[in-house]
Amino acid sequence: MEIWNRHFECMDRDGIKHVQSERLRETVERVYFNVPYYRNRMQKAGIGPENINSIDDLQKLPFTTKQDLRDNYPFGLFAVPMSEIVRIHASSGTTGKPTVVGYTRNDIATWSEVMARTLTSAGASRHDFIHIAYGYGLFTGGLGLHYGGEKIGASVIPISGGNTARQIQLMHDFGSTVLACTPSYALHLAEAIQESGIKREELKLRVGVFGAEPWTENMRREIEEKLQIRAIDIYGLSEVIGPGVASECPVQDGLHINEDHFYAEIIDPVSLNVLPEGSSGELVFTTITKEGLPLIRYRTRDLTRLNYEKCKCGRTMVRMEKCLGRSDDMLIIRGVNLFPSQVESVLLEMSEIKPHYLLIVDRVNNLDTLELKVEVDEEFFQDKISQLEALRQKLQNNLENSIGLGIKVTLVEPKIIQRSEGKAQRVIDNRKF
Ligand code: DLL
Repeated sequence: MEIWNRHFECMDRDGIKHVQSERLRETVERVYFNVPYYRNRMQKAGIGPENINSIDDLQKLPFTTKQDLRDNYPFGLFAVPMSEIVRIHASSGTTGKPTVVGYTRNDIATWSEVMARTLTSAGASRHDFIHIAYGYGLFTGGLGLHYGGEKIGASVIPISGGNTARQIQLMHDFGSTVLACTPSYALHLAEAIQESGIKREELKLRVGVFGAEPWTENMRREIEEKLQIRAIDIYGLSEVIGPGVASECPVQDGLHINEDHFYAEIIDPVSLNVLPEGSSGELVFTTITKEGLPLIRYRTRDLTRLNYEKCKCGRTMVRMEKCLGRSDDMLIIRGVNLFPSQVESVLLEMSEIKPHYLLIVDRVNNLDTLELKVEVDEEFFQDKISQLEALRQKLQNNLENSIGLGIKVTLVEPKIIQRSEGKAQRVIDNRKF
């Protein structure tokens, strides 16, 4: 079993704690002196860098949230001058504005390193052909896998998403051995391969690195059977670095977190208290080497549990359980993060429409579908069908422009959507994970 960076990935717990403490001290100093937001928060809490001496002091520091990134949109939390930033990525925020992240040249090197670990632990090497069907662009999936693939010396195929027939053709012609995409797209590909007339024996696929959305053990089994590959879970989020935060090894018993770069805590999402080792709760990360956008105690909203036992693969890095739930209402549709509030803010801009709506998520042929049912204003509802159709089209376009996702819009009569006395139910998710 190859290990990319034995020094860190197999370091004993005392050693790793020492490295983390030192790196945390440096990070806190960096954010205190370079990011006014952090300095203010720390001053309000009555603490300075001198109070943070080891990783055990982390709990003295306040949390950071997606809202904090949004309040400082686009670059307010960056800790270096823009002349040091060599890359910018973004993901969905809770309303119109995306969450923006920036990398220095060293951050790109760190990202390549953790992605090299991810691919190596999945069993990939310089002898592999890596077919990257994650989206390239502002999304971190495509380029994250790309840099890791190049770092291990593999032959990288940056095909990006879409055009399934062509994906299959090139996978066949180039002899791709590693598939990188979302798990739902992997299943879609598996079925498309069956229909394409290309026989599985003609493909060289061996392993898949799947993530960017939740997927169950059942889905894993289905992918492994249909594609006849080993399906490895990889986890990450743009704010922390992108993919490369944690990934499974061949033992497939939890995802090793790259703890020498990202320090993990588990908190109770309501009381915000740190929970004892082994408890389930919300995952919180502190980046301890990042330069462009260091984050202190960033609340991921992902729910999981940590296991500090040494793994059979030889790695000592803490393992997180497969992530299946969130402590907020974020949906992941075809790999795109979506908050219902983003839809709501588009609706609120259109006077012909009432913000009474329902989002219906489903999975057809392994691809996510999203329908929006929304009430039309009483006055407008009397209008001609052609006018209603024009309104429907306008709303569909506005949503696509603002969210970047095709949503099927259905207009309904006023007062059709059930009112709730408590928290409104905005989403029906029919996907079987
Ligand atoms: O999805 C980064 C990524 C790209 C990870 C490619 C893996 C592969 P964001 O778009 O910022 O970044 O979305 C981050 O996606 O907080 C989780 O809720 C969810 N997520 C990511 N990986 C997994 C996974 C990328 N393996 C959000 N299992 C995270 C479950 C995942 N959820």
